[in-house]
Amino acid sequence: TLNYRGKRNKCNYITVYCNFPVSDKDYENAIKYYTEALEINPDNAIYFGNRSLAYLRTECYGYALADATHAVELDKNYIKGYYRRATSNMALGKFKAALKDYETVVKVRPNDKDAKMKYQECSKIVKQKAFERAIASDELKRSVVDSLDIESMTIEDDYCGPKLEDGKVTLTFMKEMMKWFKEQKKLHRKCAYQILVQVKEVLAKLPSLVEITLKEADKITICGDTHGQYYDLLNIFELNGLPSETNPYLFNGDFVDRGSFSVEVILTLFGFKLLYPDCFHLLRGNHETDNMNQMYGFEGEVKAKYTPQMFELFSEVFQWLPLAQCINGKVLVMHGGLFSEDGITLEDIRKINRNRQPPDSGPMCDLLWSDPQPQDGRSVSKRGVSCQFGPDVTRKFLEQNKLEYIIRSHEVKAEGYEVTHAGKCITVFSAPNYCDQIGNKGAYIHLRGSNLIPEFHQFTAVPHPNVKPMAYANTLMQLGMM
Ligand SMILES: *[C@@H]1O[C@H](CO)[C@@H](O)[C@H](O)[C@H]1NC(C)=O
Ligand SMILES: [Mn+2]
Repeated sequence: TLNYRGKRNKCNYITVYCNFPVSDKDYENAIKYYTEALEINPDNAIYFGNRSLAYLRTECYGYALADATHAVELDKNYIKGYYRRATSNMALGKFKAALKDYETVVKVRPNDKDAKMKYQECSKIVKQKAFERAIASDELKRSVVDSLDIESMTIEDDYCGPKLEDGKVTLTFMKEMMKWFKEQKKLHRKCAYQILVQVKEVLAKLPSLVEITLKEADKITICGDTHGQYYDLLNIFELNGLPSETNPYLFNGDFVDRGSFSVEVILTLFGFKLLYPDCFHLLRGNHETDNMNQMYGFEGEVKAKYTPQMFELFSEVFQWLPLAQCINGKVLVMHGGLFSEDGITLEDIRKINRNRQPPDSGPMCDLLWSDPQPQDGRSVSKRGVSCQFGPDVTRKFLEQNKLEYIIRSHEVKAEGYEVTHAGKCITVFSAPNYCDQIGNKGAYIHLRGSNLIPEFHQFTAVPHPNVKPMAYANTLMQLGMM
């Protein structure tokens, strides 16, 4: 318990802390101290408002939304509270709810230019979503592939970058493309379209649950989130070798968004998928979706580097990414985690019709969005989507499906990986110094057919050209705008 003096010190400390948080740890400390402050003074709107911001920055949008709501309930004139609730709703893809809050702010402050800009920006998105829904119900959505005439696209004479060889991705092409990208050059749009159309065909043939077998002497490398950190991806290949038939990889989703080299990351990964379809594996993450791409940069990046139509094609391709992968019938890999309900089986995963944007709930949503928690049972998600599942949930799921453990990604970890649920739930994250500010290590996992014991390899961030993370993100999501 804190005396009055202690309380004041605590609050001053909080103030200092929250003005300049630089890492995940600082946000976590801020959350801790605001939580303590709120125990003493539960009617303070600013504490709720500031804790909401810390939750926003740590991607806990569900908690951020609850806190911002509390803040404006306590103080109807607390403008920042409305902003933060709006940002939380935007992050959750609830644009109409966000618009209502921006509307309130504009009414209260008719002369505030910043508020007006945010209102207009959000209003634009709401209108666009309504338009998209209208055409979606009008006719069955046509594939971009049908309206493309790739053959007739010409490659200008002054383009001296890599080209596919007879329309095929080769190892030489891959090496040239990676070098080209490293020099911050753009792949010709014809080549990008060729890769996208071909990879869509390859992915569409895969089941929602991919099953592979490693022989005694085989080894696979499993990587977690890469999030547009192209130079760190190249570093993984530097440290662990290029993908090949004898050096297979599994990338566990969230290839794009946040990092401003998402186009380079995804075209490289898709290229390797085409080169080694049976030895290079990709699973869908919650960021291989339209709502996330609109807010966190990938859509903006594709439009800046190519065209809106190419983004639509990316979106179609993402819908065909498998949702989970089972290794030797013992290890299950997915981006988010386990399920909001008991009794889900591997057969249920196989049966998921994945060619769509993920729904708000159900097994497909859970695979992309859920997180483990230390305590038994399930709780509401800090993110505001899917759930958190405890060690008992993991144990029961593994027993029922005769599995040994799960590997998932989706959460930044200081060491790049984390082993929880008595070794049954492993997190791997491969974007070191996430967003240039978290200071975390990255990691990848080696699994060998002989024993399936995970071996962890850590690495640190390498420098990248001076394009900041979130450079292409929606202005409403950019730091400082919350
Ligand atoms: C809340 O955060 C703002 C920065 O957004 C800071 O200026 C203010 O002092 C904080 N208030 C408290 C009580 O921590
Ligand atoms: Mn994720």
